[in-house]
Parts: sequence; C-alpha cells; structure tokens
Amino acid sequence: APETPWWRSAVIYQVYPRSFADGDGDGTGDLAGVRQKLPYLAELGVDALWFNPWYPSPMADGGYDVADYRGVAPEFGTLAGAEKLMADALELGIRTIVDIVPNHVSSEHPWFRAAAADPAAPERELFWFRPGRGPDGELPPNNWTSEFHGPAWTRTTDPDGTPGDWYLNLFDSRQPDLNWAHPAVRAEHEDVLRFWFDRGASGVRIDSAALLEKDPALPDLVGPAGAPQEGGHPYIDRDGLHAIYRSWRRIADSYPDPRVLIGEIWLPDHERFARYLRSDEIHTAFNFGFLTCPWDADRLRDSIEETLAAHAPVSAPATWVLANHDVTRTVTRYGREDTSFGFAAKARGVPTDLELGTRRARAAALLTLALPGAVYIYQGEELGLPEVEDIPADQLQDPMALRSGGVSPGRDGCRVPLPWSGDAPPYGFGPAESAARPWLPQPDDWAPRTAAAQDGDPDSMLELYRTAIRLRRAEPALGDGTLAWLPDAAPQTLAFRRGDRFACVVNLGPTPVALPRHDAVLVASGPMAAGGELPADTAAWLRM
Ligand code: TEU
Repeated sequence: APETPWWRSAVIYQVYPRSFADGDGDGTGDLAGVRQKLPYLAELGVDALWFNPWYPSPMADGGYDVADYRGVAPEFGTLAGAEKLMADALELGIRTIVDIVPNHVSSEHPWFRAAAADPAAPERELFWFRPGRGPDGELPPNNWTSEFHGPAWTRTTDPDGTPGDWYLNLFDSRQPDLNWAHPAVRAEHEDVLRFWFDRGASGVRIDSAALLEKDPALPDLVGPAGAPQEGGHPYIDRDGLHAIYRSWRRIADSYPDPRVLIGEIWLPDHERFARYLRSDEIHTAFNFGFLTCPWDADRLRDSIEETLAAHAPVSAPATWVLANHDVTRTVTRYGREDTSFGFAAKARGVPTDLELGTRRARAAALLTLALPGAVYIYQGEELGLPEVEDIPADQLQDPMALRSGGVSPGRDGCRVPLPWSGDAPPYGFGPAESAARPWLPQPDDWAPRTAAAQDGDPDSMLELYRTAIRLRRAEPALGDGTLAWLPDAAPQTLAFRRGDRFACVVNLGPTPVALPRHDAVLVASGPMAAGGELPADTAAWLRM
C-alpha cells in the first residue's frame, strides 16, 4: 500500500517567532532562538513547525503586514538563516510550514508605497482605491468594517495635500487589501510560493484564505459583517477563490515531495468549508468549529461528528486545534464558566479557575491527539501557559487592542514570550547575559511553568504531551483514519475506539465514571479515582 502522506497524521507545532526564544538577547524571539531549541522540539516529537510570518515587516500586526515576501525580518535573522534552520530541522525529521499572507500587504510594501504616492500610479489597480461617498467624498465607499475596529477604509492624501481616494483594509489601515482580480497579484503570489518551496518549506499556511476575492461592486453589507448576504457575501468564501487554490495546488504538486497547502478558513458552514479541501485544492484547513466549541460532551461530540462527516466525502484529514496566536489560551478558557469563546478579544477579567482549566486542557490534549487526522499545538500549550490578562495598557502591541481605544484587550495575552528556565522573568527567554526585557512582559509566577521546571516531572503538562505524542507515533491506529464511538459509554463522556486495540475516554461530567473493559491504561491526563474510575475532567487512553 502507498505510504500515507505525512500531513494526514501530523502533529504540527506553531511557532510565533517573536515569542518563542531569543537567540541574540534583544528581547525579541528569533530564528537563532528556534535553532537552539530544535532538540526540545525533537524531544517533544512534533512532525512539523508552522512559523507565523517571519518576513520584513513594520510589525503593525505581528508580521501579518508583510513588506517583502521573499525575505526574513532582520530582528528574526536572515534568509540564509531561515534556509539553514529548515534544513537542520529536517535533519531531525521536522518539516517547516511558512505562513503566506495573500489577502493584504504592508502599507510599506513597494506596491502600496507607489500606489499611495500618486493617484495616477498603475499600482492603484493592485488594491481597492475608491472615491468616498458624500459631497466631498468624506464618507467611506461602503459600510464594511475592519476585523479590528471601525471602517474597513482609510482615506489617502493627494500629493497636493488635499484629501483623496479611500483604500480598503479589512484588517489594520497598514494592511491594504490586494485586488485578486489583477493578474499581477496572482502571478506574484504564485512566485512567492515557489520561492519558499524551493528553499525547503514543506508547505504553507494560507492566512485569511477565504477573504481574497471581493465583489468589484463593493456593495454595502446588510446586518453584521459575517452574516450571509443575498446574492453571496461580497468578500467571504466567494466562488472565484477555488480557481486560485487550484492553481496553487498545481504548483504544490509539481514538487517531487509534494508541498502542502493549509487553509486558515473560518466558515461556520461545514459543507462550504469542505469545498476547499478537494484533491485539486487545499490539502487541510484549521478546524475552528472545534476550537471555539465549549467544554461540553454533547457539543464536542457534535463538533467531532460534523467535522468527520464534512471531511469524509472529500477524503481530507480533519485537523484538531485548541488554540493559536489569535485566541484565549486553553487553560484560561477552560477555567471559566463560559468555555466557548476562543477569541481573546471577547472575554477578559472573567473569574477563572486555572486549576480546573489545566485539568481540562490536559484531558483535551489526550482527546485531540487521539482523534482522526492532524493536530496543531500552539507554542506554550505544552507548558500549560495561561492567558496573560494584566499586560499594562501602555505595553499592548496588538492593533486589535490599540485601534479599539481600550474596548478590546486584543491578542497580546496569548503571545507572551515563553518561559524556558529560572525563577523570574525573563525565564531564560534570551541568553543568560542578556539585559533586554522581553517585548511583552512575563508574569512573576511562571517559575513552575518553565520548560526546565516541567522537564522530568511526570505530572507536568510537558511530560503529558511528550508521552502522548510518543504513544501516538507508536500506535498505528492513531492519526489518519476513522473512529468508532463506544456504544455503552456514559452520556457525559466522549469514548471512542481507534482500531481494535485502542480507545480514548474523556469524562466531561461532574462525577467519576467506570471505564470500559480494557487491558491497560496507556496514559491518563490525571490521577485515577478509587476503584480505577475515571474522575471528572480527565481522559485516558486504553489498550483494549
Ligand atoms: O487572522 C484572520 C482572522 O480571521 C482573524 O481576524 C480572526 O478572526 C481574529 O484574529 C480573531 O480574533 C489572520 C491571523 O491569524 C491574524 O493574526 C491576523 O491578524 C489576520 O489574519 C490578518 O493577517
């Protein structure tokens, strides 16, 4: 039988380069830092690293404002360093996924600089420049709003100093949206794909993948931004996107070791979502329905079933994601009364029981690693890091916070530099002799959460992840495939088999439950109750 492609079963670790490890001691993470931690990542057992953008950027949105798609930001390293890092990682069996940002560029990108400088510049066609409404064009061209805050339009100033046309920005004003109807935009991104594939990337994560195409009529929205619109949404999930991804797939498939396309596609409709995952389009996409699902047996079972049902007809592997750089950290979210919100923006300062959240996050780790498909781990999840909720307002960096004028705390709380060792900030984030403070402040109470403190402690989150990933690698029934729910399981549990000899049971209820007949407990997310029962908020992997 042909070998299953690696990405169908992969455990992929997300590196936010600014916050992973600081090799040169300037307070900002970098590729040298990642290089030093490759042994740590190999020991964790991950198959691939997905790097958030590492390109030259003014960092108005953490690097999702790309000024040069073919380079590496000087604060992170060099292009040669990135190539070397990808090669060194591969030596250890770890592949690299780079983050491609096709929806918008930085306002410092040469195309936009040219377009902004001159109303007659041909580069204006590469973006969405429009005259304003109202007698003096003082109103934005339509009512679309930015993902961050306020109108999705920014007014330019003409060279003579008078107010000029507006341009579209679905995110920050320093992230002008590209016009994907223009052939030069398509050609450029196809070339960028080849650029990174040629330099050793095994795949790309496609940022905001469902937003690229816009209705050129730019009609007003009726109701909230995400609501379905009569005649189709003017910028979400438009039919023309599929042709773009089909051409990207041809490029990915043209390599002897085919490269992988991973979509960031936030679509609540599973059927619409699955349309991207055809054998001639995107390989896999993040499962945001699962990410936003509350800690509830019925809701999670529904989410898992809907996910598997949507993926089966297109033969794509499901993915399981608990967190990323945009959402509240898992142990914090699961420690709250309302466990459903994944968005950092939407809940903060809410009473949180971190012990409870950690217990659930441990169980969720075993759940996700046992489900059919690929799993994403966001850096720090394996350390059980909580959301940092008390970053002083004057140190916040995220445009979501800055643009909202204090309304939203933004996403910085899940992007705080990792603690590696020691008992006080900077916890070994940079070299020992480094004096520079990390770019976001770390909490004072993270000493027990450092990688060094957890290393070798069998009860730690880190050792749980290491054990589970090692068992997963050794267990042929895990990864790609299907599951079978155990017929007699208590309703408060998620209990399923993978193959004949493996089962996973998660207890989401308030009381202990009996385990099904089994030969051995391979790993459990916490201590067992008396008589071998599975306690509340605990998961176990069983040898059947
Ligand atoms: O996010 C796209 C996206 O849909 C987000 O706006 C998401 O809805 C929001 O962050 C939830 O709070 C991607 C990146 O992951 C994000 O970091 C970038 O800011 C954004 O694209 C723009 O590039």
